[in-house]
Amino acid sequence: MITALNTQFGIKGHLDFIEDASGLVIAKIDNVQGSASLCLQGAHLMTWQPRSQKIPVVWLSKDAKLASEKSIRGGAPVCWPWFGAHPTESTFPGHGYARTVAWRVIESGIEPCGATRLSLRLVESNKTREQWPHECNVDLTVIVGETLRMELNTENTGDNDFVIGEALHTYFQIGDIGAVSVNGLEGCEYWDKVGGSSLKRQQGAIGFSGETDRVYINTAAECVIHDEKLKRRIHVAKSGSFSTVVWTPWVEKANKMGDLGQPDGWREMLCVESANALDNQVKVAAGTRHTLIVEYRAVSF
Ligand code: TA6
Repeated sequence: MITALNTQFGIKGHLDFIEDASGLVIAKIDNVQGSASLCLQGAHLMTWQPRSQKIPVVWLSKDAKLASEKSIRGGAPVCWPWFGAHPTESTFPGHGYARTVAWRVIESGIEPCGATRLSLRLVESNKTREQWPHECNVDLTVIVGETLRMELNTENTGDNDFVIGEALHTYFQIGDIGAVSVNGLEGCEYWDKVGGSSLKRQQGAIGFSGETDRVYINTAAECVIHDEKLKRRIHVAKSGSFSTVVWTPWVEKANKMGDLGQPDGWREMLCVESANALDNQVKVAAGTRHTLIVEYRAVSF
């Protein structure tokens, strides 16, 4: 499989495929502008570091485990076709099944700017159809360079409309959770999921002093993570997304989760997720397509 993948889609000086000790296949992207790694299972981008940054921009837990049909802690998990718990089936996986099933490479190439492009398609199976009986194509395209662009495309190839929830649930590497703020969501309404679920409105920039788990709704705004310790700003631009999720587990939840890198790996990550969740779920009419796009850029100051 690896030989066939490298023959068909490998690009010298840009892209090659390797098999991890877990047996999972990893795409290694390395070009003059930056490097990244992506696990074909879940089309799960795990790492990204532009050449201009001494420290990765996308965070991967030191305790991240690669295993068949298991989610990976960190990177940019693809949450699809629902976000959070399934609305009716408690036995269905949180954040959908897309991040733990097989995806196959459908295209690779070099962008005119020199960035590396890789596209994958979710592989449907009896198991996925049990949870999602709609005919559709789900593709993820990543473009890796000095910026990171990801396009999550849902094409409804069936005769019936359907509604999806989705997110690129990206973990960003920060210096310390106590030295960052997030701008761009001032004045937005959000569902505060800590201690229940209540609708609130954001006043000013977001700072962090405890577990924070918020779904900002009806916002297409670009967010900026201002990192006073690493002296950089991470720009999170998006289109086709009307929710933004901001999450840090803080110490208690991090210890319960146990895979964020002990003792305090959680202090060096922050999720700013571009989504369509809760009030912003998306109806994809029969015969149409919907695309969620993010573009990340890190700027030192
Ligand atoms: O996006 C925030 C969130 O929904 C949190 O509530 C927390 O559960 C996080 O996702 C991680 O979820 P996971 O299923 O990856 O452990």
